[in-house]
Amino acid sequence: VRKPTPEDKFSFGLWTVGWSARDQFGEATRPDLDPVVSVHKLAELGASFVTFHDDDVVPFGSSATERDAILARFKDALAETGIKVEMVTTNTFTHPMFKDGAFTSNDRTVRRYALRKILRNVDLAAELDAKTFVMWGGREGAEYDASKDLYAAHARYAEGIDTVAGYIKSKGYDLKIALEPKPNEPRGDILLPTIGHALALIDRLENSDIVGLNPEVGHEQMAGLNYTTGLAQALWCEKLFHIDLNGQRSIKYDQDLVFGHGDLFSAFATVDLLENGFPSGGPKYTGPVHFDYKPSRTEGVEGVWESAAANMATYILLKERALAFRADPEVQEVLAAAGVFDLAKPTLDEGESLESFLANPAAYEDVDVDALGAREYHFVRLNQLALEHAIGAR
Ligand code: GLT
Ligand code: MN
Ligand code: MN
Ligand code: MN
Repeated sequence: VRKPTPEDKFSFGLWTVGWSARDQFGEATRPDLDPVVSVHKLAELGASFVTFHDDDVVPFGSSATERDAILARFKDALAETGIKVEMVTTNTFTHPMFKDGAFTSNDRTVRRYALRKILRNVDLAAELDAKTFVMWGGREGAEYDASKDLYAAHARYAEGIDTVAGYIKSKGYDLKIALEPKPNEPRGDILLPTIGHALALIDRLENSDIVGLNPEVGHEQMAGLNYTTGLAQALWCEKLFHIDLNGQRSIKYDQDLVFGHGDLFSAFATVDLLENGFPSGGPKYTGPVHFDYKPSRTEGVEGVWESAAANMATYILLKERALAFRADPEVQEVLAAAGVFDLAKPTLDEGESLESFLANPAAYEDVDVDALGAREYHFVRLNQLALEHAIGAR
């Protein structure tokens, strides 16, 4: 596998490699990593960016002077390595005060505290020249339906997001918000469980122009959904601001495996969309390729860096395979035979009135419906070609 280059725009959350593997059932299996060490190590491996929660770099409860010293040391590591910060996010889920959520906690004092914590972090994001501000509302939800006024919860969620977006605008920051959906875990049910739910909420915001999405592979797949289809709708809405790539094997707890280590063929389709775009054109994702995975608990520190490298290697390989897939003349032929390119043609002619359409026998009365029913699409042949390219057999 070739080495990652800056053109690959690979990016890692510091909380990914930095996870010490403490879980619900067991203690940490690895030591805590110094973020400065992670920055150096990720740079060596070929990443170009890091992302982080406020508390990943500056431990919660640090004094103002401690914070300044920690951030100064962190900025030195960035300068030494050339690593940039492309995204910043806020931890509104670890501290016990957030046990019933942040923007949607039943406790107003918690909501106001969360807003302050987030606004402070927006300033840091702008200072570090990050372009995206992710909001993963992991604790925004409930276990029990009666425990929350779900109408008010959506109103408070929207209020919180709009307030942050309004603040970004008032400061003139070159920063956009990306909401990250997830169906459940840690809450029994999380608000904005899928890409579609989040898009619908964004649509009703006052500052919706700077609010989009950060969809994660595993989070959609936990809901049994197709990640690539979700990315496509976000792109169609021009709301795909950021991505979290990882791996998930079916509907179960959030696995955060290495990208491609879950549903590999789905990962191929995702890379095909990200790198090649839609078959007949349309908006394309051009942002950083961000990995949000967890090195499995069985891994030691060596395994952490092996798994970080694995994410990038898998992406590079799938990218090569996806480019070969689209460049294959046989694939192009079958795409055409399958009617894939025909879908880009509007159903009504340009300028065609509904009146003339309704009076046109070629659109209805004269149609050979049996012939349409018997039409071949060759989708299976197309899928087999995709598979053969994906596994490098072509
Ligand atoms: C947390 C979550 C991730 C989110 C991070 C951003 S935090 O690790 O599991 O999916 O992307 O807040
Ligand atoms: Mn996840
Ligand atoms: Mn996660
Ligand atoms: Mn994520």
